[in-house]
Amino acid sequence: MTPASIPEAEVRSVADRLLASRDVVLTSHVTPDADGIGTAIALVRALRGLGKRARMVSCSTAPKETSFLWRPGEFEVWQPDVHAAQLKDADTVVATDLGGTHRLGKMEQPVREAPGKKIVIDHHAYAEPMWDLPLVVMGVSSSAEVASWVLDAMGVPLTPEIATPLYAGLAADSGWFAYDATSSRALSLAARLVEAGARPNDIWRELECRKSLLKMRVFGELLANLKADHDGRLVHVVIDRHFLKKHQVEPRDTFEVVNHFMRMDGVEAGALFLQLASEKTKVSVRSAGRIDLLPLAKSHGGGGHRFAVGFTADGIPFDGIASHVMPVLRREIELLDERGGSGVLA
Ligand SMILES: [Mn+2]
Repeated sequence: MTPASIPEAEVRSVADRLLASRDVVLTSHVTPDADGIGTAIALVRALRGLGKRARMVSCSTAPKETSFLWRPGEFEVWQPDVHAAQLKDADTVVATDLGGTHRLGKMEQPVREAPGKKIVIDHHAYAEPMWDLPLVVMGVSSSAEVASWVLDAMGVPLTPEIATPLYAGLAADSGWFAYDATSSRALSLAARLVEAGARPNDIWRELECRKSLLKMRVFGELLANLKADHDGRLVHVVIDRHFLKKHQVEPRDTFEVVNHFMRMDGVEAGALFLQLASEKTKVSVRSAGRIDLLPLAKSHGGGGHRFAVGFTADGIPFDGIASHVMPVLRREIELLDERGGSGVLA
């Protein structure tokens, strides 16, 4: 696909602000992923290389497979008694890959109240008035790609320590260079990062090949529980608290199944319903590229990308949430058929 154009003026403003800063706190979304962490850690290293104070403070713990992305002292989990003062002292706060201010979790209010300039570097769809310098470009592979423009504008050379977390974000968020936003520019960046010392096979093994036997078995059971209708064009899976308890797994251990919906021949959309509390459900939906999911996500206060969205349904009994969402997806498939199947990619 043709990549979204680089907003040079915004990139310059963010780069200049970072160059002028002395003390930067970086953060990302709840349960940060390789893109959120990789982007923030690359910036931490770049800023420290320029003699500035910088560290990532995450509002929640990170998945264990991302732990190779930082060294001690670069990444910390939010503790109010330690980090509230750091946020007050920072002249700049940077959120990476955020996808909406509410995704700051426990850090939302402290970040809102922080006196420093607030930057967001992202590729998700949202409009947030609280950010002084928003650098949000939809249709780009990853927040890591967006951050690479900032690093270039800052004149920061790509060292192995910077290239590795950036490559992790780029590769993971592009589905290992397969999703819709995998542009020639994303691939060129990957080549530069490898030349700078990122090791694709090592990074893939760290992120994708460290699953426990338990997790593989849970994953198998989730696939076995996949429900399909419309001749397999629509799939969904329901994970309740009983399932999590029975298998002794965390909600985050089950989430990956969404990435496999689109592997099925003929599938148009897939949804995951993951119970967090009696009336609180995490909903993740994926589209094969013909159904735009953002309207559905926005109607529930969520967001994401056109073909990959998420939201938390609060105040709806878990038993009822699928009956809120699935009819919308069924209707989208019927509309596709009425239009002759061309969908949004036409
Ligand atoms: Mn991302």
